[in-house]
Amino acid sequence: MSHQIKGVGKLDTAYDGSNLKIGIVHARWNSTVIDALIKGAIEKLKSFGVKESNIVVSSVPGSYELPFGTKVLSESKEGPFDALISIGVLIKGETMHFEYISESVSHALMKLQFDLNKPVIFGLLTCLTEEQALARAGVVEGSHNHGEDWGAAAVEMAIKHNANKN
Ligand code: RBF
Repeated sequence: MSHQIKGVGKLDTAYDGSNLKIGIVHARWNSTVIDALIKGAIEKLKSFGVKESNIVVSSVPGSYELPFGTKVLSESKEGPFDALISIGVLIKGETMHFEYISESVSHALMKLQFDLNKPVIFGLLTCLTEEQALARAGVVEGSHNHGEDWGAAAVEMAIKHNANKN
């Protein structure tokens, strides 16, 4: 018996991403996981027809820098973007850093999309162990790469938002 409960589910429309420009901002901490997530996101974007030349990737030191780094890319000459994806991997350590960073970054990314008035996709893994992170980036054999979901979410939200503007 195989039930799928988690995940974005089936799309109700075959979205055409060929005219979209997408910005990806990623942290550099935990780079093995980050690299796999970025790859998954880009592959999914391309599967919707997003052109490689319309995908701009930029990095920030750590996840704490994601909200501001995403705002900076969004407002840069590289844009305008139809959607942005912020990718980071937080792994719990012995101190309270994890709690403070995950909480503040989540809130700031949620707020950012309303400030920018464009979709900001939440690509932040908040894991208790390195194994959990690897198993959410398709690195562990047979595991799902959540970066793919973020690519699909960016296309869907960009198209829904653009439809409202016209
Ligand atoms: N950044 C991450 O993206 N993932 C982490 O797991 C992570 N852990 C951190 C743990 C500690 C103790 C510190 C001081 C920073 C950590 N950072 C992490 C970096 C953080 O997001 C940010 O780049 C720095 O605090 C500089 O603002």
